[in-house]
Amino acid sequence: MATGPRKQFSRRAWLTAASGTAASGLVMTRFDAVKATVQEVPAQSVDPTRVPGRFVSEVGRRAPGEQPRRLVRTLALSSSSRTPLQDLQGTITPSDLHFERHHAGVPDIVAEEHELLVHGMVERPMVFRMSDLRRYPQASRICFIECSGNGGGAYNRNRMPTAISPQQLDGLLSTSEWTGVMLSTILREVGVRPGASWILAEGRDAAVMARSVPLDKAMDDSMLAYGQNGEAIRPEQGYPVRLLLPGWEGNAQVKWLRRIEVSDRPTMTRDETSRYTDPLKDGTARQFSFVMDAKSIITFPSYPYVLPDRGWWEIEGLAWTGRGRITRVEVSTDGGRSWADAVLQPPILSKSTVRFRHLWNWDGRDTVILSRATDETGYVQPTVQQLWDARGEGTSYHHNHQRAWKVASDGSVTFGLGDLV
Ligand SMILES: Nc1nc2c(c(=O)[nH]1)N[C@H]1C(S)=C(S)[C@@H](COP(=O)(O)O)O[C@H]1N2
Ligand SMILES: [Mo]
Repeated sequence: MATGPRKQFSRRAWLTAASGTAASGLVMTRFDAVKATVQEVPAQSVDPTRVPGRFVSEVGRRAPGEQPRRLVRTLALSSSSRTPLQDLQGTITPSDLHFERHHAGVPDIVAEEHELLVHGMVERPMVFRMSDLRRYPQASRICFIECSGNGGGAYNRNRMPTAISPQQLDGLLSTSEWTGVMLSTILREVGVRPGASWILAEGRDAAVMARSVPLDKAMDDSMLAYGQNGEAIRPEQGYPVRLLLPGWEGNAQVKWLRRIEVSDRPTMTRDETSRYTDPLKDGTARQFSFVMDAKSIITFPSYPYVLPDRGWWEIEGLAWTGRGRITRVEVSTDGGRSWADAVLQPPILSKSTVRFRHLWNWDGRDTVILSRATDETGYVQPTVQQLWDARGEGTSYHHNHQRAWKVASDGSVTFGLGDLV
């Protein structure tokens, strides 16, 4: 984090926030800690009731003191950017803060010229332009997309981090309202032939990302998404159209989609053989682990916040599962000895992120806080030890183990999993 919060720490802002709330006798909110820790609060120079305000504009902008940023990483052709989970509210990720993962950059595609070919084991192979896709019945749904490599930064026993934020650890996760046409509608239009059981989805980027998806999923809730949070899908998210597979690993949700081939077997592409498989302890590997298992993370308090005072604080975070709805999130404020049910903040949508909250009266002593999620199948988010036992330590994807934060008596918060194992 080059321009990380630590660097912007303002002692003046800290004192203002801490004394301001204490004097007014209010419960401190996470915003007091955010302001105290992260941001230089711009000074109020004029009384806004004494001068006319700004006029209207065609496109709005963020308040100067609220400038959340993605965290960008580029490695040769491969790049990613991470959503600032600790800076956001509710569950929807503003589109310009949606995480990105590109294997060979973002292609510039002219929507009017883009074509999607649907062929293979079908009655009528067809080419769809965007104007064609828009004539079919439209659907919208809110769901998360998560890269299966998310959270890998806290899995290796010998490299357990302490100074890592929710964004750095789990920022390859975002939630949007997606709009488009159900893939089942298009597959009915071309007529899937008997015996077909898989599709291949292929992207029109320099990576030519290609993944096989079982036909059941394609016919169930998969979507050809051309809208994101009320506007056209962003170039970074796959403009003009991407495959959306609610609850499944991000990689299979092919962006800049140009081809769907219906077949009776998986194609065994580069991206599902050399990568996106999970090596197991016994030397074999698990392939096609599509569904993202239940997971949660406390986003406040978390590194790099500093709690200005003991007393009442509201712990909050996000929980999600690719298997349906989150039914329960428990929070422990004593290192996992006892657990309490957190409040789930509506809406609680299937295959979407849910915000949870838990009021905590911090006595000012060193402690460890953590969360664990349960989904509607009864699956409980495992400990890292349980994941190591089941999968070994050499796996690069699907790290959904419980996350913990160490709160020190000086109010500083660091990632604390190392102490639990
Ligand atoms: N065509 C294409 N599709 C792609 C990728 C890509 O590089 N090319 N990256 C995949 C990966 S690894 C992930 S995690 C998701 C990320 O989606 P996002 O960038 O919209 O967040 O897109 C997937 N679809
Ligand atoms: Mo990914």
